[in-house]
Amino acid sequence: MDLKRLAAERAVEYVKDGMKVGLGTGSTAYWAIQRLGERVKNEGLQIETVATSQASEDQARELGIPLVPFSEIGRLDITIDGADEVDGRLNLIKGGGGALLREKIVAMNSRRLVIVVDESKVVHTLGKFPLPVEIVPFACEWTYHALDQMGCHPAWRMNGSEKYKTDNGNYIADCKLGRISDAEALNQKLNMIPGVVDNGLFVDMADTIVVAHADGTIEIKR
Ligand code: DER
Repeated sequence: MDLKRLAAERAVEYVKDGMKVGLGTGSTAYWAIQRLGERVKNEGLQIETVATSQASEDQARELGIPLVPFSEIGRLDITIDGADEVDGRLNLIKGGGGALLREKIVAMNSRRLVIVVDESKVVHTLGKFPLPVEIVPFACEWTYHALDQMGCHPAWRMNGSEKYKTDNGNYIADCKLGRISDAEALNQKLNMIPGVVDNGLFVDMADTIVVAHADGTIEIKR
């Protein structure tokens, strides 16, 4: 079985009737949304949801999962999302799917953040995966240069011959940092740069990590 699917479906067991649910983005969160759609359809699961990307919103709508405007839903009970890296302190690198800004906003407004990964995402130290940094288009070259001056080794994420654009109309610079020794300090430092909207470091935010191992076992880290 697909390990991402295994982890995602295990996480959906945490969702109960009446919950307000944040829907993550990416190929792992995809399976969580699929499973929620099955439960809504086959069990009459009563939930209200918001999505962290247009792609997840479209998928939820297609499945008949109730979507509620952010202005109406209030604080979420649980968000289920993927990650690109998870370290031993449950800190994350996210943003591989380009949704880091909406994901971080939704995660911060959730009582419980459940991260679903296969074992390949679990690392000792964050940083092997290039850290996504979301940048506004205005004077983006200057912001890019500031990252370069900081030693972040940025590279524009491309979509063909154009810069990739997020759902928010911003660009992403993927920073090849190699090893991040102090995620919180770097998170703060990056977000202080004018023009940086946010970055893919999710520090001290995840409550539960569901890891699917190649032998078919599921590990729950809290
Ligand atoms: O963009 C994101 O943050 C996604 O959650 C990503 O980090 C995980 O993507 P995957 O589930 O497709 O590996």
